[in-house]
Amino acid sequence: MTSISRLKRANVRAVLVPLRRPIIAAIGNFKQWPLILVDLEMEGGTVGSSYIAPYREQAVLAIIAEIDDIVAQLAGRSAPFEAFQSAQNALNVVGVSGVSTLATAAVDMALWDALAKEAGLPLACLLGGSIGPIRAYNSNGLWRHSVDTLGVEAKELLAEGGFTAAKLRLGNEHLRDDLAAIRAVRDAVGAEVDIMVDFNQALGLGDAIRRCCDLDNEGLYWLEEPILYNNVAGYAELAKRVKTPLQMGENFYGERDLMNFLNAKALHYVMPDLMRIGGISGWIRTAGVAAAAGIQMSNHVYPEVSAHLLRVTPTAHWLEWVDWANPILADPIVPSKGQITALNKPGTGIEWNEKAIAKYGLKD
Ligand code: SMN
Ligand code: MG
Repeated sequence: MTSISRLKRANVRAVLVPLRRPIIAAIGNFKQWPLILVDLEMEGGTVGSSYIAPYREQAVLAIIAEIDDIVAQLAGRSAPFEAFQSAQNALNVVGVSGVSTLATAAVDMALWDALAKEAGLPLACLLGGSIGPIRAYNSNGLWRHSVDTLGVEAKELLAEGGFTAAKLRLGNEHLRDDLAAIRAVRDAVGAEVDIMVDFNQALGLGDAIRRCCDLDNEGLYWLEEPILYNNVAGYAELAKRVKTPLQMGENFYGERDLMNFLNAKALHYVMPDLMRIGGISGWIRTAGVAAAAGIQMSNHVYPEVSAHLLRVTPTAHWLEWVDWANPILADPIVPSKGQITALNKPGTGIEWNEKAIAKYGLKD
């Protein structure tokens, strides 16, 4: 019997990369994007790699410390599913919905990358699927900047990879500003293009009921996170009142968050974020819950790994395309015909551009 090699040590680095289109959203404005890069060296010499993007540069050191803690506990282990379970068991005493899960996810994704590399298979194939295209929407822009620039940008975003869908950020103070943004994009792209909208939790429940009902006839594909992400009862109330499907999940920490929303009939679509859902192990569990409920599942950012996972997600829906990690990737994915295809090489396809890492590296 062969065995997979065991975790020896980690090399964890951080970079701050420029964003081509700075993020302007209700959750914050970001000109640069911090990334934590994890390389796990296995005893056999394989290196498993992953990155997470924790939004806040100031949080990087705390997360790296937690990654180091997890790696120290897991040294000598190899199986990602077991490693995930034991990290979660150890860390629930310091909180699950937070830094401990982000750090666990980073280690989990690198361990799966190592396993797939040792098997000589792309992650999608290791998991029993195949490499192939996933329908994608371009999420690289349409932030809350001047409405005069939205139409031109929408056209640029579609042209960047033959996309037929894009996401617009809303949650302005007044309905009239959200409507002006939607109409600027719709006028520019025409009736056939799918427009998803994201409120980034900007609204209170009463205002959300009013706003979402007012936008119900705009032909929007989904309404994402109108209110605070953990207000299950609030989402249930909204879900009863709106026709346009509610999208949720980038702030779910594990499959039980989805279960709680399903039990409350509080969402229509789900879009886990690999960093918060618990990496690949967390995604697999969540995909099972979504499949049982028949809830269509997209990803939140991390397109490189999500493009593998959506191929083995029974209710796979849209891939959210962002190119924010491209500056430090050796072989970035190139969108084509509005679709994203995971890289067809062993592992997840995450490989570094070392020259760029030296340029953007964060020194501690
Ligand atoms: C988003 C993602 C990353 C940063 C800001 C906003 C947004 C999305 O919620 O869903 O793409
Ligand atoms: Mg969102």
